[in-house]
Amino acid sequence: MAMPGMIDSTMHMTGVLSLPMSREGSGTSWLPDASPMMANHFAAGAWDFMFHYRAFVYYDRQNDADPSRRGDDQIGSVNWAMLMAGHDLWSGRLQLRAMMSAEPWTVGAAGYPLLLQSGESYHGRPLHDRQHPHDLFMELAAIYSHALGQNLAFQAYLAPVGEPATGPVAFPHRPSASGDPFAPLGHHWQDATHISYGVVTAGLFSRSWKLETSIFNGREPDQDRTNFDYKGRSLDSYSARFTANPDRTWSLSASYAYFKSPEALDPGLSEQRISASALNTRSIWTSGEWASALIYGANRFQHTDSWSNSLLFESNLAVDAWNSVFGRIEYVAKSAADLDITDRPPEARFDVGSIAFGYIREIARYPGGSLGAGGRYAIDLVPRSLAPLYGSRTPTGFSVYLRFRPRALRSAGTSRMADSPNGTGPAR
Ligand SMILES: [Cu+2]
Repeated sequence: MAMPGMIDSTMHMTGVLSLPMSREGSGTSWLPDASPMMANHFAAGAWDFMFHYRAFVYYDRQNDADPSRRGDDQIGSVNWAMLMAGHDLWSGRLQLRAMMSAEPWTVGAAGYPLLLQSGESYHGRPLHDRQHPHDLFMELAAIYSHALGQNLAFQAYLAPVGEPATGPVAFPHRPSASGDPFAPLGHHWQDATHISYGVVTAGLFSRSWKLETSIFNGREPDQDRTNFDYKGRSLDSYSARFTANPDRTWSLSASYAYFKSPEALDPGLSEQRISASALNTRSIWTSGEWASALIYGANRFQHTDSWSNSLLFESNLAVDAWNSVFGRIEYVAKSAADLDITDRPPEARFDVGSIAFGYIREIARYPGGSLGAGGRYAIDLVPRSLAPLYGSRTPTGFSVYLRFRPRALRSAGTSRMADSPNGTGPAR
């Protein structure tokens, strides 16, 4: 049996209970074991380091950049970088993480144009048809895992900023979303809690399941994206999540969360969220890799008695080492308040959807990483009542971009780790 933090005979890095490191998602969430580890790995003394990052530099144009139809365009960059340091401690495993984003500057506080997107605020108004930037500090966390027996272990997660145990793996870390620079329209129904200012999680896990609960600060980040949002807040919200990884290719989860006063613009309101997800990653053809996610998430605010639902399916198919295609189909019930529609009651609901697809071609290698060039096209669907606002029932958006990311760490059957753009097969 491999020791924590060592590289086992199949050249997969393993942790407590010999779980492969490829299983580690955002926060304490799990990915399928078959997921590629897009990272640079190095060691210094008894410390083991993993460096993950992704950066897209885009031109984004929504609804022909026509502001009278809620469109706009922008040149910018969405990006994040994360350093993880692992060390054995008290016969368990300690991991320290720091994850940061330059989006406060490269996107700006008003966010990037994305039709029908909603969530968080800017200058006292709800952000709509734009996706807010991520905060400078996305995660600062310490995770400690310790085996309790042959097939049982506990985990504690302490994060001044981090992700409570709710929802699926956040989209920036999902292999199924690795080609898409933009956030899902259901972000605030599913996985937006990945940046919470104060999180404590405790969990039990075996090799095939994990049960965890969190207390955390439920307030969404404010528009000042470079500070720590603790003012007047405590660990006043809670969540629980169950995850099962029945084999190498699947990860299934279900969760519940209660948020006390999540929205700065409506501090009197509490919110509940339920979600369920199925993630799958598998090899395909000689050197291809196919990752998919099916995600359900629903919110219920205190003053309403019905759930507002969202459903997402996304898939990324790395055809070979150089070519990937991806797509995302979404449905979300958004309120007049979400979309800042002022001539309707704030709780009025609108069924909106989106079909997005794209292609990325790897065009160059650099040490440890790969540069790709791609494009994304989306057709959004709005009800007849919103057509005057958007100029059509099927407004569209497109973007072209460059993507920088590490190549994958993978088994090569030799004494060293090899890498390839998709993590399938040896380096070429
Ligand atoms: Cu986010």
